[in-house]
Amino acid sequence: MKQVIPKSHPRAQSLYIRERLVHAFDGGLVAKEGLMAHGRGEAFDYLIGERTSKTAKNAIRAAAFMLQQAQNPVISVNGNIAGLCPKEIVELARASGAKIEVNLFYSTEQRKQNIYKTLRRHGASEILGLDKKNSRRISGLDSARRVVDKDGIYSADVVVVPLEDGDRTMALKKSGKKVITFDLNPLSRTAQTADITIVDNVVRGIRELVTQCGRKQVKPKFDNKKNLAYSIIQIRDNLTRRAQVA
Ligand code: PTJ
Repeated sequence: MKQVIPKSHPRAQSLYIRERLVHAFDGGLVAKEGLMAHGRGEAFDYLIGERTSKTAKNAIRAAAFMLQQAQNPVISVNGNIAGLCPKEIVELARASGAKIEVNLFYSTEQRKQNIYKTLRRHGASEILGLDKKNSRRISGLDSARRVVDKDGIYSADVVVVPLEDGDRTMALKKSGKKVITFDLNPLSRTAQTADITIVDNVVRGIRELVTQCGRKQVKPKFDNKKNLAYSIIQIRDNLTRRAQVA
C-alpha cells in the first residue's frame, strides 16, 4: 500500500486506519456500506480522544474473563474487521481458544472467499461460515446474518461481534448467547444490548484483548450499563475541555 500520510500528522493513526480500510475495500473485502460505517466510527473515535480509555480497558478485562470461561466461543468476522485486523483476529482466536466464523450483513460469495483467503494468509487454520452443508438459521432475524455455522455461532455460548448491527445482537441474546462487541458508538443498539461493550477502535482494542486473554483473569465486577454511562461522560468531558481551549 502506498503511504502518503506524514508520521507527524496529529491524526496519523486515524488516517492510517482509514487507508487500511480503503485498501481492503479495493481488495474486495469491505462492502461499500462498510466505508460509511467506518466514517461513523471515525467520528466517535475523535470524540473519545482516539485512545483506549480506562473504561474500555475494564470492558476488555471482563471480555477476556468471559472468553476464558466459555465452552464454545466464536469470533464473528465481517468485511470491516477482516480488512482492519486480520492478523489480530487469528491471534485472538489462538489466545482465547475461539473459533473464527465469517458472517456478513451484505453477503456475497466472492467477498466471503476474499475474507477466507486473507484470514488463511494470516495463519487461520479453521474458518467457519463458508460450508453450506453446515448452515443453520438463527430465529428472529431477516438479514443474511441469520445464516450461521452449526459448529460455530449456532452452538456458541459466547460470540465476539465487532462492528455489529443491533438486530443480530438482539437475536443472539434471545437465543441465550453472551455477546461481546467492539463499538465506538456507546449509544448504538448493539452497544446497549451486548453483555460487554468495548467502546474503542477495534484496531487498538483487539490487541489489548489478545494480551489480556493471555493472562489469568479474576472474575471482574463489571456492569455494562455503568461502563457505557462512563464512556458517554468521557465524551462529554472531552467536548467540554475542547470547547474551553477554543
Ligand atoms: O461486511 P458486512 O457485509 O458484514 O457489513 C459490515 C458493516 C460494518 C457494514 C455492517 O455491520 C454495518 O452496517 O454496521 P453498522 O450498523 O453501520 O454499525 C457499525 C458500528 O460500528 C457503528 O456503531 C460504528 O460507530 C462502529 N464502528 C465503525 N468503525 C469502527 C467501529 N467500532 C469500532 N471500531 C471501528 N474501527
